[in-house]
Amino acid sequence: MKEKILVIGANGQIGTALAPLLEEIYEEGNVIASDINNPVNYAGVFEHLDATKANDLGAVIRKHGITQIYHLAAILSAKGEADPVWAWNINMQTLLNVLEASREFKLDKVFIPSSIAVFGPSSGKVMTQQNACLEPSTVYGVSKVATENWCSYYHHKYGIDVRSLRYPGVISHQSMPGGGTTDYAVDIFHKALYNRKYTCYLKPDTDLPMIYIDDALRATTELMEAPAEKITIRSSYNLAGLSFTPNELFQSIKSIMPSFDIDYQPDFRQDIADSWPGSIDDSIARRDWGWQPEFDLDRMTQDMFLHLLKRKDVLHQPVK
Ligand code: AKB
Repeated sequence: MKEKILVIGANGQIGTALAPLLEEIYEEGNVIASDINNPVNYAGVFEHLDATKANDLGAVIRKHGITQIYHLAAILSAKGEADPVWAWNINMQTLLNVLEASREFKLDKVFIPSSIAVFGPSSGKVMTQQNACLEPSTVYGVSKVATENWCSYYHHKYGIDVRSLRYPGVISHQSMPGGGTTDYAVDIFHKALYNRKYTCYLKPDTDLPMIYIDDALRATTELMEAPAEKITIRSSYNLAGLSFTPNELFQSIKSIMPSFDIDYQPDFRQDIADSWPGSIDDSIARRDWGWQPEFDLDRMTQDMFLHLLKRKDVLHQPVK
């Protein structure tokens, strides 16, 4: 049977890059991108979908004969803190609708991401382990700990083939991230190109786990393509790409753009970043399905500039 893939939250940072890649893998017409907002630039099949509405989700699944879902919609760490109950409700309602739909429509596979935000001050800072204590300090982290437990529950109780990664901060050129604590590491590239100056909301020595978009996408497709018997973690896999501080990223950008300048004005996001690990132990992902990141800091910086410089819309619009 042909796979029919539904991407929920396709306009977000990961969805914008993942939907076209899935089209390459599964062929155009077999990937249905969906989001609560209409896309600015998407040539493939698109459905307007509010995933908090179970009936609307069911209708899209029925209409297209969906066999797999990538559920990427979520309110992230920084934005969630402005209205925790709202963030919890959106993250939980969409999750439960997707899991229930997976059961009702007997979907083949479901991808539901988690995040390094599941970790908190008690998890350990360096090479944080898969089974570290999960006591997050943000509502986003709390919702992702619950997400992981729900995924595991649906797998063990109903046999749903649900797979998940704890994404680090994702650095991408395809779109701007929205509402995360790690967003600075994308914003800095746009400001470098447009303003030659960046004011960072984290302190210069704040080490955080990050991953370049190419590695993040490859991790996602490799996990989803792995044989089910290889998947030993049904909550969510630790995933590492690289770790760096704002100062290290600044130095890497400055090596390409010597006139670039930075200053630091830490805000509430500093507390969130301080509660997260600086690096992640992803040895179980490496063992189970052969995970291996490829991008280091300088290669990532070069690739970001290469892509952003091709995009006139980025260069000719002021970045707010
Ligand atoms: C955030 O900063 O909230 C996200 C994440 C680490 O999941 N990028």
